[in-house]
Amino acid sequence: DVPPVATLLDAGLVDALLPPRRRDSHKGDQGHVLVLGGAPGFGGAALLASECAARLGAGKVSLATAPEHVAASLVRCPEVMVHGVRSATEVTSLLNAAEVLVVGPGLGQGAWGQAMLQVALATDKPLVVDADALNLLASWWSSRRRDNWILTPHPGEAARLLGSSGARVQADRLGAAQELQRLRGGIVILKGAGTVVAGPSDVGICPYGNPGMASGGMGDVLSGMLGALLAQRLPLEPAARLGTILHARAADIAAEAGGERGLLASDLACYARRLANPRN
Ligand code: NPW
Ligand code: AMP
Ligand code: MG
Repeated sequence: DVPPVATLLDAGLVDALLPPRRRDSHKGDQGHVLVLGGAPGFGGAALLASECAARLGAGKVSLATAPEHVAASLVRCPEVMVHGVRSATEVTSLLNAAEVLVVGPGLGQGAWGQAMLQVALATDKPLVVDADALNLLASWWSSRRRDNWILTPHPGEAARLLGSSGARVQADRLGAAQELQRLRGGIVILKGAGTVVAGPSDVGICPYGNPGMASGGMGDVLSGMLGALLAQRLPLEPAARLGTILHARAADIAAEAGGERGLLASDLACYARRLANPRN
């Protein structure tokens, strides 16, 4: 009998965690997210994360990506400050300016991705670690743990981190999430139908979500949303819980509107935004 991540996604819950903005609020109050990702061929993943970080209320969003993705990213989302970076030294000033880092969407596992993850890990900023950054953690930083990160593996990534198989992870999803949390610290969001959120003392299951979410980019969107919530000063565990349910509930509304088949990750942003503004 595992409790749900939250009993109800209602205005009270959202208001408690994301209070209405003060009249004199400015973008500096809402935090600055830096997304590191988008190796050649995977530029969309990093852009989806960046765009959703902006849509969930981050004050500023920067993206450090492969140079070939800069032009297309700016056309798609000019609100994001897009930087083409060839080496880790080029991200130093970007790292200093940001409060929260999202590392992994489309990062790749080559030298470029390794260098980007290494500089992210060298900071003491809160991290959202997803996708290839998780694969790199499994192969290169196999004992690294940290308290101020949210890890967002799907079952395949969780299996790599645990030295297990996807089937074994799926056979005991709660156990796998809790074991990963114990080994790595922080908060673990084990994705898939019935997403598990495991913290140091609590575990919960997300009651929302649907098979329409089984499409490319869906996890990249979640990592951007989590970055935005951390940037708005939510502590790690409430950010993980709220981000998980906003993402899944937004997908449910999108599926109600147009069906599960053909649901796109980029469809979620407008619904998640609506859910994050329950008084409008
Ligand atoms: P199987 O096949 O069932 O045995 P990978 P990726 C398993 C970027 N993207 N339940 C599954 O195992 C990402 O950000 C870029 C059970 C499968 O073999 C990453 O950087 C996009 N098993 C990179 O691509 C859009 C599950 O894991 C394996 C499962 C690679 O990420 C797409 C696949 O995982 C993508 O996001 C589940 N629910 N989910 C873009 N537009 O730029 C997954 N598995 O090998 O880690 O590959 O997730 O595609
Ligand atoms: P990723 O594999 O990283 O793109 O992440 C996929 C996202 O979609 C995660 O948030 C999963 O929880 C969600 N998802 C995928 N398939 C399902 C499903 N059948 N039911 C509910 N959520 C799903
Ligand atoms: Mg993914």
